[in-house]
Amino acid sequence: MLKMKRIALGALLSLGLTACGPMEEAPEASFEAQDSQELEAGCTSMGTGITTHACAHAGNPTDHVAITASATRTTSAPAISTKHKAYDLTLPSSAEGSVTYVPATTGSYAFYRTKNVAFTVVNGGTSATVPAALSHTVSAAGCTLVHVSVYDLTAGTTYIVAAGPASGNTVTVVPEFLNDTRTRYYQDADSDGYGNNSVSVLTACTPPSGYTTQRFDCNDAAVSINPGATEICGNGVDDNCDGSQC
Ligand SMILES: [Ca+2]
Ligand SMILES: [Ca+2]
Ligand SMILES: [Ca+2]
Repeated sequence: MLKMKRIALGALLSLGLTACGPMEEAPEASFEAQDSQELEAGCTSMGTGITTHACAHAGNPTDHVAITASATRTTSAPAISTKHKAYDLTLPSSAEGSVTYVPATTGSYAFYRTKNVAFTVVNGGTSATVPAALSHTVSAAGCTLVHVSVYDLTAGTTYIVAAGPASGNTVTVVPEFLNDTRTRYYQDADSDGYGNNSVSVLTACTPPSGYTTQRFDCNDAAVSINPGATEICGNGVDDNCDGSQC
């Protein structure tokens, strides 16, 4: 009986919501609920947060580690498994060289490079090539990195990372774990530059269009109302979103 009442109440609530028309706020287009082991759906390029982060390591001399890559693809090749480093690989003359990468955490890893050379990631245990989930150029200001590829990797597995040949027989690689450098973006439906606190995405990728890092828009359907607006006394509106009127 109680169950029937609940069902009836649910039906009434549904009718009520339908009668009220569409909800004011769209459901959160969050990437967080998705499987963190794979590159999130809809990701077409790395966001400026992680690109800038990788560029900072590439441009910081103390972050650079010199590594002589192996001439053959082997799981005993030198390792570049530490994040937040710029690995300056010396490759065999006019040939490919290999290093290994053993991720500490399962998830998506971006490998930034200073040259757009041939780049292959192989599972050292199965010898299967790991497909790049994403690959594109990098064009951050003042950054020596020019290309990035993203791979979904499993913790504890040894991956052989093969690169080259490269001009001068050198290439620098900066590995980054995507989850370490995610940015939260807020939906800005009225395009006033301030987003809705309750509709956001947390991602290392380029955010969906219409999202911004600024938040605290108390009315995301009115372009004249936002934290940067001037309060107009007597209009009955909290124009600057500070919670009060004058
Ligand atoms: Ca807004
Ligand atoms: Ca607004
Ligand atoms: Ca106000």
